[in-house]
Amino acid sequence: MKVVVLGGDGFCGWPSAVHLSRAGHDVTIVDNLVRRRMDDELGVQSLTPITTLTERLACWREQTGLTIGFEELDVAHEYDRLLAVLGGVRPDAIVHFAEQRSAPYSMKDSAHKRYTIDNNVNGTHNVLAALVEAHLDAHLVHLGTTGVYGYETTPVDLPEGYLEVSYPDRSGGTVTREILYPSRPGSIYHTTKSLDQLLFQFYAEYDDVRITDLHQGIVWGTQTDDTRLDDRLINRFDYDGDFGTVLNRFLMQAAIGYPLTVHGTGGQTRAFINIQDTVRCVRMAVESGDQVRGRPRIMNQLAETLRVLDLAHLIEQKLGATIQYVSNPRTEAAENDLLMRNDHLRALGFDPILVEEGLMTESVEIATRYADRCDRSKILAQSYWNDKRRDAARDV
Ligand code: NAD
Ligand code: USQ
Repeated sequence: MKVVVLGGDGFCGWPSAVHLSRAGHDVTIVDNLVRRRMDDELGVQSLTPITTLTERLACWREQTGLTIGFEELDVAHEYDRLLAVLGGVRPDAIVHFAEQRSAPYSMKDSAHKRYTIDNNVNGTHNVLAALVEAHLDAHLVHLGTTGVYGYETTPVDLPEGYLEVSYPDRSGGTVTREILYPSRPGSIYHTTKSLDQLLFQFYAEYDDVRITDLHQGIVWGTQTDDTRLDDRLINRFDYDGDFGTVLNRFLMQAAIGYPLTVHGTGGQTRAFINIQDTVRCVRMAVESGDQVRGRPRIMNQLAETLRVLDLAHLIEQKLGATIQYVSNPRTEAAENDLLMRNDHLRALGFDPILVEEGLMTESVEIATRYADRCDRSKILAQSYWNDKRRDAARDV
């Protein structure tokens, strides 16, 4: 298949692009490299020394004989160029990773809120509009988030995107229908993913665009079989307070002897998936595109749900780390339970890696190897959801 990977230079996008290439697909990456400029803005670099995308692609060709195309363009603001690329390549599938993906970054201040809304919502809409204008029947696979459901404790295992509701009709009977599961986003970033869902619903209904929305949990781990082939293919590892996600942060902190930064009580339960499973699930979604017609197919992309404090205790036990409770910079429930179905991907053959099994070695090795690249002053999260949170942090 011809596959365009939007955001193919990022943490999930790069290993997915090479995985699809190795699986025999003809891959073109589209990326404006904004994530690398954000590193400069934040004054922090990936813990792993990532090479330029040009070097990555040359190395991939050298190692495998496979060519991946690259178009440097801004999906959110260069519509005509996007249209020309899609019209030229005429892909069978498009994988859309090209969004600002950090909740803390999206909550820093109004400039970052506005950037995130503009980049993510506009980008997704441009892709959909371009698909229609170019008369393409390409299957759009979007990386969404399990965060669209919100994090309140529910008495049910969260379904995959849709909820069956019944309510009384005018004549005293009952109407039953499936609706998008009500969104309850907890950051501006998560709000953009909720808005994306409405755009998908609209374009699937009015223009028959074939869409799979992968509601993905927090990704942990770094390398895949493909990115391990050569140091120049190494994947990025974010550890800073804005882009570092909790499990990779804890593993890196344990490796360099920094106390694990548990926010609040650590009672938050979240969904998790290893990066090696991310790339497999993305491929399974792409390759099963012929099953998608009508309303968007929503698949929960997670291996398991885990409580932040339990993760911290596990790492404390296995790696001898210490725990430091820090005032939570976010506004989120102090505790929540979370269970979620993932039947769709399991039916496609997903056999998830669990944290307990695959946990320690890879990320700890990476973190130990590149420990001298870590800037400890960038570890603590410093993006506050509001002024009250900022004041509370000052008082600690
Ligand atoms: P990332 O920031 O590492 O990568 C995103 C890539 O998209 C970057 O290379 C960036 O330069 C590019 N990009 C952003 N805006 C663009 C634009 N307007 N035009 C062109 N390119 C643009 O993020 P990631 O961790 O790889 O996440 C990828 C996707 O997966 C995101 O949509 C994110 O919401 C989703 N996701 C990530 C995680 C996670 O834990 N990392 C979990 C669930 C969902
Ligand atoms: N947390 C800590 N200590 C830390 C960092 C985080 O206790 O040092 C806590 C946070 O307060 C939060 C939880 O861990 O309760 C998860 O935070 P995170 O930064 O790991 O994940 P999140 O902000 O939810 O975002 C990440 C990705 C995002 C993706 C999302 C999936 O950055 O792109 O959509 O995970 S989900 O969590 O399902 O919404």
